[in-house]
Amino acid sequence: MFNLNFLKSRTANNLDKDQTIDLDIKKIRNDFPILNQKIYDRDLVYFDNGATTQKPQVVIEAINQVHADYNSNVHRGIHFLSGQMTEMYEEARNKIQKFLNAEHPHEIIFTGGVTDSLNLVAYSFGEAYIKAGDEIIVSEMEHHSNIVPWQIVCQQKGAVLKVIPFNDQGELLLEEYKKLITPKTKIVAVTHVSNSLGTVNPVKEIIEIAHAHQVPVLIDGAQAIQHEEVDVQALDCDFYAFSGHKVYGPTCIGILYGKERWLNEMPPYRSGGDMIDRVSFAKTTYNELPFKFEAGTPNYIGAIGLGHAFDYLSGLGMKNIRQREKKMLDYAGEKLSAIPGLRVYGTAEDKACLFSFLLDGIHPYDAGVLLDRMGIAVRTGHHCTHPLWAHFQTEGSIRASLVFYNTFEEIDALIEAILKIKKMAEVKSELPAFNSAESAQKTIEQTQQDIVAEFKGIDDWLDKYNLLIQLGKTLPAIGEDKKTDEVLIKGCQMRTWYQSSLVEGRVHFEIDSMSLVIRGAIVLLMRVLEGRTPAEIKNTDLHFIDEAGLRPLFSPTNANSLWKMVTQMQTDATTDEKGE
Ligand code: 7TS
Repeated sequence: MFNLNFLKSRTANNLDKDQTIDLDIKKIRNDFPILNQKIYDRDLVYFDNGATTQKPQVVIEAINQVHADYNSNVHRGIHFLSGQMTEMYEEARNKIQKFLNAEHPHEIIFTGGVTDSLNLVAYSFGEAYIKAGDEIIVSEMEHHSNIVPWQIVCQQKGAVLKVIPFNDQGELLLEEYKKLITPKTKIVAVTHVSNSLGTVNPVKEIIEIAHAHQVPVLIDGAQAIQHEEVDVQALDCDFYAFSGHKVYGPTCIGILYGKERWLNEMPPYRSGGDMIDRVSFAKTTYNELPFKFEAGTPNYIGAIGLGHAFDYLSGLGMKNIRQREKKMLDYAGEKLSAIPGLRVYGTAEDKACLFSFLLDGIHPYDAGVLLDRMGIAVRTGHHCTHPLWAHFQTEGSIRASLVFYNTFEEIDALIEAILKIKKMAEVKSELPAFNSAESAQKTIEQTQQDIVAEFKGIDDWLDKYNLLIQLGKTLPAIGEDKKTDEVLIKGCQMRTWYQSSLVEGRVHFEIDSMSLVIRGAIVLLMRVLEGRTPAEIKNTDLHFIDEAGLRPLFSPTNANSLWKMVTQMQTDATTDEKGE
C-alpha cells in the first residue's frame, strides 16, 4: 500500500519564516531518540555536533520507509517503483534548491559529502581553468579537505597556493586577502564557519572582493549550513558545498551548489552510468546538468533523508535556531572564560556555538577521555586543521560544538566536569616517585598481582583514571633533547616517546608521553618490565592489563600509542635476545 502522505513535510512546528520564537527544547529533544540515553550510567551530553549531528525521527523514519516500501533505482526504470523513487529523489533536490535559494534545481548536485564536493570542484574546475603559474587562494583556517585537493591541483598543474592569514582571535585578515589577489588568481576557496574556532567568516565580503577581480569563490559550508540561513543568490557565491550528516541528515550524502555557468563549462569529475548522453567507441557525449556530475547509482535514499532534514529545519525556523544557539554561545562563553587556566581558541566577533579550548596541565586526550566517562562527548585533537593549530603553535584542542538541541543544563554539566578534571590535574600526587631499582627487586608475577590489587577495589571509572593520572605524575620526564621524531610513536594524537636499551643483559626503557593517563600506564608497564632480561620480558604474559580492568580505559583507536608501545617493548626484547 503506498502512503505518499509521509513524503509531505512533517515538522516540529509550522512557523512563519520571519517570526522568531523560543524553541520548545523539551519537545524538540524528543524528536532525537539518541539524545535520551545514558552513557556509562550518566545522561548523554552530546557536544560533538561539529563532527556529526544527530538525526530527528522524521529522517530516520523516512529512510526506513523508503527502504521498506519504495526502494528502486532512479532514472533508469520504466516501472512504477522506479518512477516513484525518481520523483522523490528529484523532489529532495527541489527542497534543497529552495532551502539554499538557488536559481535552478540543476545547480544542486548530489555528492558523497562535502569532501567529495570539494574534490569535484578542485579537479573539474582545475581541469577547465587552471594552468601553470596560476594562483589559488585558500585560508589558514581551512579543513584539510579544502586544502589538500587544491595542493594536488597545484602539483599537477604547476599552480601556486596562496593563503589568507588570520589574527589571534581567529578572524581572517581581509586586507592581507586583498593583497593576495592578482591577475593570475583563478579561484578563492574558503570556509564559511571554521570547524576548529567557530569563526563565522564574512563570506559575502570575501566574495565581493574576489568578484571585483572576476575571480569565482567556493564556500565550504560544512559548519555553516546547520547554524545559518544560507542564500546562495544573496551571497552570490559560485560554489557552496556541505555534508548531509552535519545538517541532521544521513551520512555519505552531500551537496555541491554551483552556478549553472560553471557547471556547464566544467568537465565531468567521475564517469560511468547516468552521466552520459550517448556512448560509442568513437565519441561519448555527456548528460545535461545535474546528471553530468552524478555518475553511477546515486545515494537516492540519503538524498531523500536529507530533504526531510531540511523540512525539519524549516519547521523550526533557521532564525529561531540561530537565536537559541547565540544564547548558548553567550552563556557557555562567559562560564568557560571564568575558569582559571582555561584558554579558549577562537574569539571572533561573529562565531558559531563552538568552543575550542585547552586546560593548563592536562593533555586534550586526557580531558576528552575523562569527559567521556562523565557522559560528555567532545572531540579532541587537531580536527583536521593542522595549519590552523600551527598558527597557535599547539597541536589541537578540546572542542565542544553545540547545536539547538543542546541545553543550558548540559553546559553547566560541562563546566562542572571541567572543574573536576582541573582538580585531578592540579593536585600534587601523593604517590612515591617511580623508582626503577626498587621495582626490579620484586618478581614480575608479584608486581602484576600488586597492580591488580591496587585497581581491583576501584569501581568508578573516573577513580581508575584518577589513579592513572596520579601515577603518571610520578614518572620522571625524559629530557627535551631526547624527545625526537625518531623515537616518537607514530600515528597518535598524544605524543609518546619510546626508547629501550640493553645494558649488561637487562633492558632499560626511557618513555614519556604528553598524556598523564598514558604516563600512568607507562609507570605500570615499567614496574613490571623495567630492568628485566630480554627473555623475561618476551615471555611475560601481561595479564595485569585485563585483570586490573585497564584495557577498557584505553580504546584501540584513541590510545594506539600505548598498545603500539606494549608490542614494541616485547618485540624489542625479542630482538635484544637474538643479539645477545
Ligand atoms: N569542511 C569542514 C569545514 C569540516 O568541518 C569538515 C568536517 C569537512 C570539510 C569534511 O567533512 P566530511 O563530511 O566530508 O568528512 N569536520 C569535522 C570535524 O570538525 N570533526 O569531524 C569532522
